[in-house]
Parts: sequence; structure tokens; C-alpha cells
Amino acid sequence: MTCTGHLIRNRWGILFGSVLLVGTWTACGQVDMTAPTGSTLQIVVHPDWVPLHGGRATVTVIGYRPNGAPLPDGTVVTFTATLGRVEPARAETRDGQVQVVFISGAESGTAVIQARSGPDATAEAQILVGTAAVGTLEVFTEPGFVPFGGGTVRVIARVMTRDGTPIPRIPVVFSADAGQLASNGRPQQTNARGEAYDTLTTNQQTNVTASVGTLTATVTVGYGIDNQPPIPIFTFSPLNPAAGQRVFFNAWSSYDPDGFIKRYDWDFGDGGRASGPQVSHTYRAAGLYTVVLRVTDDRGWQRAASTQINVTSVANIPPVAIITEIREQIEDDVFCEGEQLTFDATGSYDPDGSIISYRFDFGDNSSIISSSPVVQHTYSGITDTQTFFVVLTVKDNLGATDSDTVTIQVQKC
Ligand SMILES: [Ca+2]
Ligand SMILES: [Ca+2]
Repeated sequence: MTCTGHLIRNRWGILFGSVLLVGTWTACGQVDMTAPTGSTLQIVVHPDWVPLHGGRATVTVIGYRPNGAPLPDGTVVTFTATLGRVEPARAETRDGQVQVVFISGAESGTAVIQARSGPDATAEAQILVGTAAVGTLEVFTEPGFVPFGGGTVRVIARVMTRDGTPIPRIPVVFSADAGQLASNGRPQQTNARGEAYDTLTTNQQTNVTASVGTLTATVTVGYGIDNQPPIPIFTFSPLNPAAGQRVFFNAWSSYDPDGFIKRYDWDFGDGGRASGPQVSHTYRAAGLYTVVLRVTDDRGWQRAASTQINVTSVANIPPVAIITEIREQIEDDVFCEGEQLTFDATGSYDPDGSIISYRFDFGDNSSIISSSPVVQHTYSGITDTQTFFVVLTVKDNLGATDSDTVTIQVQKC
């Protein structure tokens, strides 16, 4: 454990030599330096989801004193997490900030990470862990059929976040209405590609289902016919509907690689069902529902995919994202390579709620998600003058989002 005394020794040790070592020991015995009353903390966690069993995210805390100045070096910030752990759980500020690591454990869910320093400075951020981050589930087999007399096919399930990023280390359970699966009911973990595998041996047409929590996906394995199953794809709008609001579902992107789709069947997860490529449904109560689309091709083969839809209790007006301004350290209107730039989105607002996160994509393959509208970024590796598109995406307390884009020119100064 370091203590504030070390800093003093490093700075003044050359001048005072051994005299200061006495002071160092004394300082170590004193109480931790923490943020004074009225200080504020801002917390940033990136990325906003991690897989189970050792998934890591960077947690950065920036602290300000009541007068707006950064917290002094050596201010102690402590961390807690409702799931997983933060390492180290106690860290000292340097240049006004602290960086620690969130590490997931064996439990899925939404982890709330809290940072605290002094009597009243706290900040919280959320991160999705394991199956809580799962948005969509697909299943298919290679090949899509067994020959007359029976045979074996490989079963592949693919698990992704809502924006299509594969999720590793998710347990997938496979089941079949005929034949024998190699997994025999044991969960199979997804790999780095978000894929889990099984093997089906059967001598008849068989439906194979993959499950992750409440999400399921099903595919038909044919018998003696060389047919490819159809591919279910659908979208819905609005993305974050309220109870009582009509939701429109569209499956026109679905297709059959070697035929055509004959039927579209929907299960909305609340007992409601419908048929057809374009349907609508109204949820009566708020909640997280699993929507399943099953498509049937011209040979009667089926394949189903599902996704989760979050229905809120009240109608939600989306937030408005505004990048208010970009400030530089030296106010000369030239953004320089290596210069710390401050991006300010304090002009953003939510007409009927509050903004809970600000995501900045800086256009140089880096991004951060922050609970605060003000973040810093430094562009590096610029040779001449380069243009970047900076995208701000704000999310409100009910999950609706909005984006704003600015163009920024950065030059070598
Ligand atoms: Ca087909
Ligand atoms: Ca809102």
C-alpha cells in the first residue's frame, strides 16, 4: 500500500535527504486523504458489457473539488461492485483521476459499480455481465440434413449483443425432439466467435433448439432431402416501446437460400401471436419479453430466432444529443496532435427523463462511455492534418438514444 508520504519524499528527498524519511513514516501512519465535502466524482466504464469468468472493463474516475479544481494527487477512492469485483478496490488519484479494472465472476446480471471518496463524493455506473448482455440467438446446422438411413450434423449456436457483437463464455443448452445430441443436456460454452457447438445423430427429420436464459432458437434438420432451412431476420419499431404503444414488426429481410418462405409465425412472449411478414402488437404491461419469429420454407422446413424487447411503463420521448463545444488547453482554435481536448455535451437533454450515459466515438477507433457529459481525448499519430467525425450518442433512463456528429480537424503543431 502506498501512502501520501511517498510523494513528499520523491519531490523533496533530494533537498532534505534523510530528514524527510522521518516525515514519510509519520505520514504513513495518518488517516487516508479523501475528497473534501462538496467534491464530485465522475465515472466511466468501458466497454459497457463483459463476458463471465474474468471479463474485464476499465473503470476511470475523475474527481473535482468544490471549487472545480481536480482532486489532489494521493486522494483515496474506494470501489464496490454488486457483481464481480473491482481491482484494486482502493486506489489513489494521479492527475485528478483513478483507473481500476472491473472483473466479472460466475454470475450474470447488471453490475452496479460505485466509487466513493470522503463524506459525500460518489458516482455509479452499470455494466452488463454474461447472459444479461445477450440480445440475439441464432442456431443452424452443417449440413442442413442427414441422408436416408440417418447420419450426423454439426449444430452451431451464435450468441450476440443487441448490436451484433459476439459474446464468449455464455452457456448454451441444446435440445432435440428426436435423435441424440452429444452434449446430452450439458451446457456448452460459446467461444471468442460467440459460437457454441453440438453434434446431432438422427435418422428422421428433427428440430434442434438452442437456449440461453429465456431466448431460444430452433432449426429443422431434414431427412433424406437436400434442402436448406429458411433464415429468419426481423426488426421492430420503436426499439423501446411503452405499454399500450403499438409495436411494428417487419420480417421482409428473411429469406430461404434455395426456395422461398411460405409462412411467418410470431410469438410476442406475452401470449400474443400473429402470422405474416409484417405484423404489429401492443404490450399491455411493462417488462422484458422474448419475441420469437418462426419461418417455414416451401418444403415445410422451419427455423426460428428470438430477441428481447424491453417494454417500459410510460411512453418515452427520446433524448436529444448535442455536442456543445470542444475546448483545448491553449485557446488558439487549432486542435493539435497530442493536445488534451475537452468534449462538452452538457447541452444534451431528455425532455421527460434524464440522460444516463454519454458515448463518444472519436473517429480514431477509440470511444468511451461516460456518466458525465464532459470527457477528454487526445489524438495521436497525426502526420499532417486529419479530419475526424466525432459521434456522441446519449442514452436516457428508459434506454432511448440519440446521436450528434461534429467534424474536427487535428493537425501536427
Ligand atoms: Ca429451403
Ligand atoms: Ca426520455
